Amino acid sequence: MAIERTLSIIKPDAVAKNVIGKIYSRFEDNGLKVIAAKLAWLSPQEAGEFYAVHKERPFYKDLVSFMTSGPVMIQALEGENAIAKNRELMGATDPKKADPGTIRADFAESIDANAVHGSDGEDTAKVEIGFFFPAMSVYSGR
Ligand code: IDP
Ligand code: MG
Repeated sequence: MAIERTLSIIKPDAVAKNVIGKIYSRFEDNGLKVIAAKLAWLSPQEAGEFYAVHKERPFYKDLVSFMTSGPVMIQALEGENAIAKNRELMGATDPKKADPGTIRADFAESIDANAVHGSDGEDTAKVEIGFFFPAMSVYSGR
C-alpha cells in the first residue's frame, strides 16, 4: 500500500452539529493525519467550481446551495491508502445505506446533508487538494 493524500470536507450540517472533533477522531484513530486544514464559508462560485463535475446532474443546484449554507471544515489527509480509507470511514453517499459505524451513518441525516466529502481517486484528490491549499500550506512528514 502507498502513502496517499486525499481531500476531506466536513459539510455545513456536521459543522453545525458541532462534531468536527468527533469526525477528526475517526481520521486519527484510523491512521489518517491532518496535513492541512481551514474553516471556510464557500461562495456559490467556489462551491460551484469545486463540484463542476456534477454540473449536469439534477441535484447540482441543491448541492451548491447546501454547501454554501454555512461554514465547512476543509482538510487534506495523509496516510496508507488514504483515499479508499477515507471513503470507507465516510460510508455510502446515502446515509440510510451507509454501514453502521461510518461517519455518514452516525452523523448524517439525508443524501443532501451527508456530513462529509471525500476525494474518489488519485487524480481528483490531487486537483481537490490544490483547489483549497497552496503547496506551502500543506505540512507533511511531521
Ligand atoms: P460522494 O459525496 O459520496 O462522493 P457523489 O456522487 O460524488 O457522492 O455526489 C456528490 C454529492 O452530491 C453527495 O455527497 C451528495 O451530497 C450529493 N448527491 C449525490 N447524489 C445525490 C442525489 O441523488 N440527490 C441529492 N444529492 C445527491
Ligand atoms: Mg464524490
